[in-house]
Amino acid sequence: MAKNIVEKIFEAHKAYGELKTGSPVGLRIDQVYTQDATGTMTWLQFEAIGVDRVKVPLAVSYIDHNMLQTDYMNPDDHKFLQTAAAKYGAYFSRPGNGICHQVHLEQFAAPGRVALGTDSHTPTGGGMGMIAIGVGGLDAATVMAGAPFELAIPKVVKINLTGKLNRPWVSAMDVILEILRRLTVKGGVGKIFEYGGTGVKDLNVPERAAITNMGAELGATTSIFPSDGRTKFYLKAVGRETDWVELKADDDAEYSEIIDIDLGAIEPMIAQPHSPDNVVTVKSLKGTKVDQICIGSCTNSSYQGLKAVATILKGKTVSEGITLLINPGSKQVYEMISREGLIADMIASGARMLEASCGPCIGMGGAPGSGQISVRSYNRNFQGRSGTKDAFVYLASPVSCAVFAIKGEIVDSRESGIKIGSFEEPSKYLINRSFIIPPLKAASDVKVIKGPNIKDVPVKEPLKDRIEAEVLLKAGDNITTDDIMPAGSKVLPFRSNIPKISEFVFSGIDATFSKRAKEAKEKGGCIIIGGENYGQGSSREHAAMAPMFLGLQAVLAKSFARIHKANLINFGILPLQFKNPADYEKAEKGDRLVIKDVINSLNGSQVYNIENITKGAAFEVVSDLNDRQREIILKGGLLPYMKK
Ligand code: MIC
Ligand code: SF4
Repeated sequence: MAKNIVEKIFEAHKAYGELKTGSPVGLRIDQVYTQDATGTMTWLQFEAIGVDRVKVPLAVSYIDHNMLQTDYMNPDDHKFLQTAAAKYGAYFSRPGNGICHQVHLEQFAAPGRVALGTDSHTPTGGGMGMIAIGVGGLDAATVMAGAPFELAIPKVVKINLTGKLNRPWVSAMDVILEILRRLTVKGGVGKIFEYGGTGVKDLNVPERAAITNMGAELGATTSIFPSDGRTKFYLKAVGRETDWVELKADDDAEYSEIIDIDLGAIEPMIAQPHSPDNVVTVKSLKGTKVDQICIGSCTNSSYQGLKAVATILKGKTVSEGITLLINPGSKQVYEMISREGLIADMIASGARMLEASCGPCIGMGGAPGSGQISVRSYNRNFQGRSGTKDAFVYLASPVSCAVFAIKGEIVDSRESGIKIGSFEEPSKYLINRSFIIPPLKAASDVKVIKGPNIKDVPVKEPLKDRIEAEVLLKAGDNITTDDIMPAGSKVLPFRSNIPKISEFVFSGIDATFSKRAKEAKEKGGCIIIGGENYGQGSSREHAAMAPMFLGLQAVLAKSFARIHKANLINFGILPLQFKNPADYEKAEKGDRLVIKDVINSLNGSQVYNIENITKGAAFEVVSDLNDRQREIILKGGLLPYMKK
């Protein structure tokens, strides 16, 4: 039978189950990587599972998020992660080496493999022809401890590319922005996007990776490109030609849907505040004044993106009203553009060079001023994520960003009068692996060092048969994990300390949430109500773990984002969907809800009756958990389940 690329890779990695849309399948995983903000919990959980060494062929621990060392907490986390990697058998990417996804693409990503990463932008590896999936830390820990990764098989949608990009004005970022415009942030839930068509060969690996990276914003499980001559060219240029294998879909391969995109018809695009799918053409916003520009992040900080930026900035000065910040994606890229003199051009133009880390993308410095407009070549512009609640963040390509930085306002690069040098993909990249420490062969005597901010992983009690809890918050559609568990310089350092970080749950929406949750915990705990796509965005399991610590029993929503739903289950919280979406109106903040017979409902029909005892109303909600997930919820989460 003819197969698409996704089916071929899944088939080669299947440990159990049936490869049928919707059915749970266990996959053998080739690579797992963590980053520091989610990694400390992942490695603590790995330790709690009690296995001596990682059981996957490759594990890498990156440091890239918590790089603002305003006190001892972040460097203590770095030391913990370095010693844990040494003890348990993972590569360690030192602080300064770069953003996990960019470094992984350069150093480890390989076609045909399956990788998990504790970060939602792990699909970057899809640009290399790899199935790369973002997961919560506990899922990664269990896989590193030897378990297969269980996934309900998503639908496979083909994105059929034709034509050629109108370079240098239009880039891969404009392609994914156009896809987001068409499909929205919910458009990819339950789907994998497989790219194909004659247009694929127009894109090189870093361009493909920018597209698969930001495919995360569609809510997709992942996105993938074929592995072809261009993949081989890139792998050879980064010194890893032996990792190449060809990967293509069979001629008659089937897809659940086909979406056509003509690359030649795409023009410079921009996402407006406060959602990556709020996309319009750059020219429609002509003349909008800008205060800040940020270029970099895991989406757009490849050599090629930054080279284009340097050619635009060369010999010019950043407009008077603008601050330009640049965070290159990896040390290798940083070193390469430095040696070629491109950094000199950036500095001369007035750009403020940051280290190779996430930086302003996650509010670790570089926040815009009050009410200011910031345009970024990043992937998320959720309100407040920049660190400034009333800022207006837009997303655009590195080329557009650099042009705006010079002009001081939004202008279509094609009409800006600025020349951009032509780009030829390098046949040899600078290679420097000095900041990647390989795992030790035997490590039993390594001592894992934990600073005082690193606290034990909290564990929930087994599921109760009767839940009576207060609705502490009622939210609308597309609530993000940044809303649930904010990041930024004040909160991120507490990622290793759940009691402390729980004080910030929902703090951007309701500053009293954590205090009220603690009071409600004494009286049975709390419930949250959400609309569509609840929990979109990051993979941070803290958005489940910290509310669990505060007594959250269940989330009632119209629909859930994939990773967050998995995280809720992993921490023993019931993800329940309104049977009739109109019942969303039948409960409000402050109401007390009762769910009786929870265990029977979970083990049986998975239909639960909710009584709103405050309003005297009743309605039904449902869950769609498979056998393993029901067991996990019954035990109070994946950690107690693993220890059964
Ligand atoms: C993000 O871009 O939101 C993050 C910060 O990289 C997160 C991970 C985290 O919260 O640590 C993600 O994308 O998963
Ligand atoms: Fe880092 Fe931003 Fe990429 Fe997340 S999206 S990994 S914060 S650069």
